Amino acid sequence: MAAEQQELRRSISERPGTGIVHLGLGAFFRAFGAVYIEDAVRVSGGDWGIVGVSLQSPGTRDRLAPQDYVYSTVTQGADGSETFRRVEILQDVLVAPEDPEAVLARMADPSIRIVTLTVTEKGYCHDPATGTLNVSHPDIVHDLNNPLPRSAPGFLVRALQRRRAAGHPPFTVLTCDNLPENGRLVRGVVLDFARRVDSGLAGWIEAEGRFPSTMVDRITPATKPEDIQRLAQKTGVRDAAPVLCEPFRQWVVEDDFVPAYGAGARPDLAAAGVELVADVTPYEHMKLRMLNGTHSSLAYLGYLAGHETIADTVADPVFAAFVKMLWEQEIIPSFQAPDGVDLSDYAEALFERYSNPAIRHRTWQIAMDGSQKLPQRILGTIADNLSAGRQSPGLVLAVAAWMRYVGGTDERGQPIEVKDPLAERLRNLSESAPTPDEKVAALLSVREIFSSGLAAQLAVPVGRSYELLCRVGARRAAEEIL
Ligand code: CS2
Repeated sequence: MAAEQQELRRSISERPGTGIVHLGLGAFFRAFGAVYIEDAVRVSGGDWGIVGVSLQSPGTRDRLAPQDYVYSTVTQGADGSETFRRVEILQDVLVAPEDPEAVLARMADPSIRIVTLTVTEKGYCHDPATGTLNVSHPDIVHDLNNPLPRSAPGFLVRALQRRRAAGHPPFTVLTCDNLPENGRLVRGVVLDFARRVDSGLAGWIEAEGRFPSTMVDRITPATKPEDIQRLAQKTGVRDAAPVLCEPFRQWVVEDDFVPAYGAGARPDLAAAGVELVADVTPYEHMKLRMLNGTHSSLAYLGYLAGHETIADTVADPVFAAFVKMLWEQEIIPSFQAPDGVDLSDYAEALFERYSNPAIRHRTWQIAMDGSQKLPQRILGTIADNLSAGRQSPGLVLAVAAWMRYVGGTDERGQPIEVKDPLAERLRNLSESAPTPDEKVAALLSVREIFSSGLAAQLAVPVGRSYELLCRVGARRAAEEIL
């Protein structure tokens, strides 16, 4: 009953000072990085309160501000249990398009020692096939010519520029997005941008700045309005911005923070269960290829086959066998496991996580932004297999399913709401090509996604899979590959 519901409030009156600005305040960071950082502060203290920044819309701020930026995470177990946790580490939320100056001022403040990011793949304004800054991106064109930015790279560089001018050390840039060697990628994008602004600034960032790579993992499906209602009724406390998540979480971080801050360069992440390592690459490969690669494969095939969520998709024995085949035969052979990790155990654990019926992670949600995701999730694996003389029929089918998906019509002739920065172009390419083979060739010609070498090697196998998909549908096609 609404009348009996209480307001969500801070339980601790003493707050830590602010040490982190986070760009891109979506559900994932609130269920993940914020929780780890709060745990680290609980164990070891430190002024690591977080100021969140929404780069696009005010929705999250508008929901969080009336509850003093406190929110709950709801961990959903496979047995139907729900564990609630109140997260109080967020101190403020700024909305960049409303007041970019306020965001820059915070980022330039010397109390801020880390800027974390979850801006999604497309937020780096890079070319996914090469990992370099896309200088014709409209936001980058804008940001190179204006002191008040719109894009994540723009905010990073302009804030670093202010810090240098004021004589403060840079902040550590800690990216938490699912990109390969994400720290090196954001460093490259930032340096490229900075060089176009001021070569002295670029040299300073290169020498003094730090961009550790990270591997992040926690499945966090989008919260729906009915979840908010249901949880309020269940707990008697109204939270306008709860985040749902699975029990599992893993954060692996390269221990390389701005040295000028000494021991104050980062929270005590190890105390919160973060694995601090010298090189995160093997963990990133494992996670991007084994989790995100199969997530995307299941998202396109599952969506086409009429499945709403990943759990529904793997409850279908065909797709359960298909994803296990992907792991065993195509993905695990493609890379070196991190020391001490058994990849078959990892795959088994992933299957359990996908099967969690409480996690309603929509195939449509994961299918979003495929043009930005395919290279690191699927194409790298296919390319490595090709160089080793191995075929990847399952992953090739997933690429064909992505092509079918971005064509915009599902197997029952219903329109698909394709969300992708290249959506219009992809659809036009698909629609204007008359035959299935020509559609495949047209989509393979998108150089932001497929290098010319890989496109040439994929033309025949993807063409065959695409034809199979159109003829028998996603489920039967997956069955035939098996
Ligand atoms: C998913 C990821 O939406 C997607 O594309 O594959 O967000 C996935 O849930 C996370 O990376 C899990 O750590």
